[in-house]
Amino acid sequence: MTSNKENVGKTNINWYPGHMAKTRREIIQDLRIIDIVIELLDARIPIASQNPDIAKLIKGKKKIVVLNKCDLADEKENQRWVSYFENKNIPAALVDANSGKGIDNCIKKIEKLMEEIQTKQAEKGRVGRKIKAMILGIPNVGKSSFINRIAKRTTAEVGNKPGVTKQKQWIRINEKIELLDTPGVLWPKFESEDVALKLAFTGTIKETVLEKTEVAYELVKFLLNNEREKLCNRYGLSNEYIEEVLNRDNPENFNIYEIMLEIGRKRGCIVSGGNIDDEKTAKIILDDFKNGKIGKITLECPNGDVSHAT
Ligand SMILES: Nc1nc2c(ncn2[C@@H]2O[C@H](COP(=O)(O)OP(=O)(O)OP(=O)(O)O)[C@@H](O)[C@H]2O)c(=O)[nH]1
Ligand SMILES: [Mg+2]
Repeated sequence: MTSNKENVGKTNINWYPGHMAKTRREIIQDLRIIDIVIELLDARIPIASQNPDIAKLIKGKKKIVVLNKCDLADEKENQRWVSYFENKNIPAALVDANSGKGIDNCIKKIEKLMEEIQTKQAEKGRVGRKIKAMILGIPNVGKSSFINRIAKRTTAEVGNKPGVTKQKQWIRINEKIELLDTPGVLWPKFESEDVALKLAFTGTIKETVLEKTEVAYELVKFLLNNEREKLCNRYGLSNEYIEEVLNRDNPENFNIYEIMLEIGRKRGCIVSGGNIDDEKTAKIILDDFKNGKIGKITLECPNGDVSHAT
């Protein structure tokens, strides 16, 4: 297989065509009436799932970070990430918006943040004002799921209120907090191939047919280096087999590709002539990873390494 790494970084220009400037303007508009920003990140990639502009966009607002999809991430790393943000004075909460786990704790943290704001407002003589919150996050990070969860957990009451220029829907979280029901969709940053790959592994950006085998290849490589046991368990590979293949006298990418094909063989991705269908194999591996079937795996650790220490 030719390791066509260039593609991964270059094609990103087509991932989010058009509308970015318009979306950004709308978010800035909405932010005018917002007190608290809830920044949703993917717990598996808390850095790669950030938006480069967010700090500028929300200047002066209080922020809480929600590490969503925490059910798919490594539990120890989850705790380390919470500490990472809280050490920077940013409240952080682990949430699984699919099951609702962590939502109550998240609401508590929002309330705490809110108290700080209300104290400040009271100093200015403004009392009893409801706190307005808004969700910001990259595509597919779980914004809608989070809103549904937080709405169901509370009264699910949705009411109309005049917004700045248009009617805004507000979800009442409790007697003191209201959440804007339309989240701000921000684009992720593609500053490096590494970031682009992490976004592809987690399903944030869709791989094109051409890239799919490349993305899966890179994922297998990452897992061999960092989560070999989980990879072996999922696909019934032995460490002896892996070592034997990796030590073959071939370029490294040949050997890793061979292991990827072995996974395809085991999964019955065989076409005429006994060859392995590498696109089908790639799809299986990528879907398994996205759905947490290979295990709970965090791709970034707080100290900035590409992978976390095993
Ligand atoms: N395992 C897991 N899956 C989640 C979680 N939250 C959301 N998902 C899944 O992630 C996918 C995207 O969720 P959405 O809520 O649609 O994400 P979104 O941010 O609103 O996406 P866009 O509207 O496209 O920007 C769905 O398949 C959800 O079921 C979570 O905490 N854990
Ligand atoms: Mg959505």
